[in-house]
Amino acid sequence: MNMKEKLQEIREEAEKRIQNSEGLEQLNEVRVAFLGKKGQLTAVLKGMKDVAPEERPVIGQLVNDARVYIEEFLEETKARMEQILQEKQLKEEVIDVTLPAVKMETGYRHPNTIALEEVQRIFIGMGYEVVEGPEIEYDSYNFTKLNIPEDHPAKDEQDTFYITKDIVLRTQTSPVQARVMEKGELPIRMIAPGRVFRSDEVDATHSPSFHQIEGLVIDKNITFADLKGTLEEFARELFGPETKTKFRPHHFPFTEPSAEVDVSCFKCKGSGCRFCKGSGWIEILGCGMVHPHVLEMCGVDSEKYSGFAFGVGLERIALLKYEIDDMRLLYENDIRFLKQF
Ligand code: 2NM
Repeated sequence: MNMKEKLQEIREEAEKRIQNSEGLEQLNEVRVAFLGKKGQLTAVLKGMKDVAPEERPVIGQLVNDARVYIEEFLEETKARMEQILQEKQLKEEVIDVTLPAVKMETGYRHPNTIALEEVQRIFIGMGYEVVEGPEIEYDSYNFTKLNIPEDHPAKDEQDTFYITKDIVLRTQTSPVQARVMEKGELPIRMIAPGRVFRSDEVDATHSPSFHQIEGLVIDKNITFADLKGTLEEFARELFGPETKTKFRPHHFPFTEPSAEVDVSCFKCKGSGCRFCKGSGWIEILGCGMVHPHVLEMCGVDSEKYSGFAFGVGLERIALLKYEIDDMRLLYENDIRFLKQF
């Protein structure tokens, strides 16, 4: 067989194998078998040394023609295969954009969070700053500077979690106020929300860890009238414009005079129901004029300045506002409970 016939045979064989290829992989095998380093056309080129020199250019041209022919045939076939594959894929992978989406369960704000944000909104509206401080406090900030004496029952290990002799888990957020007063930037209008700790047994109205929001105003000429006006407005904002307040004399070591504040029952409007236990009134906070001892111990001149302070329990507000009858529900994080608010 001469070179010409040999090349014709190679072309035809390549053609047949390309047509019979069943996929891109087989097609590539054909490419290697004919055009590769050890392929049939390469073998022919290697045989050129046996060809008469005057015939070499002609044969060389023929080998090249065969190469181009096979390459083009491979390329065409490859393009066709790829197109068929893509059409098949497009037909199989249908996306129905009209299908309803999978609904994602969203989270819910905790009743404590809702109540906190509500209280903050009210006081921020009256020009108060929100200040936070450490949950682990020095005994001096938690007790001494607040005029709570060494022998006060609140200091008992029965009531307070001691870390060391001098360091406690804060039992109120007033140490934050003591720290702000000490900084000496007057006047002060602030609330201090946060977690507090008391060694209580868990029941429907008690927990060893709960939250308080304490407020403090210090300026020249602050009187009990300012305290009353502020807390009356707070009560109306929180429980509705019809809400009445009652200030009952009380005692706190850090304020003098001190009072507890009741609001008219927002449920029965004062006629008596299970919420107010028939009295028509609900106790919501404690307050008073900051004791001159506290001002002095925190570096505030009590001859020039006076102020009032108050404290509300966040859980108490949340339980009342959302008519929850057991505080433990607030800490269980049962989604069926939490999604109701
Ligand atoms: C209350 C009741 C009365 C109070 C006092 C202070 C401070 F730091 F200024 F002395 N902060 N909060 C206070 C006063 C808290 O909670 C029932």
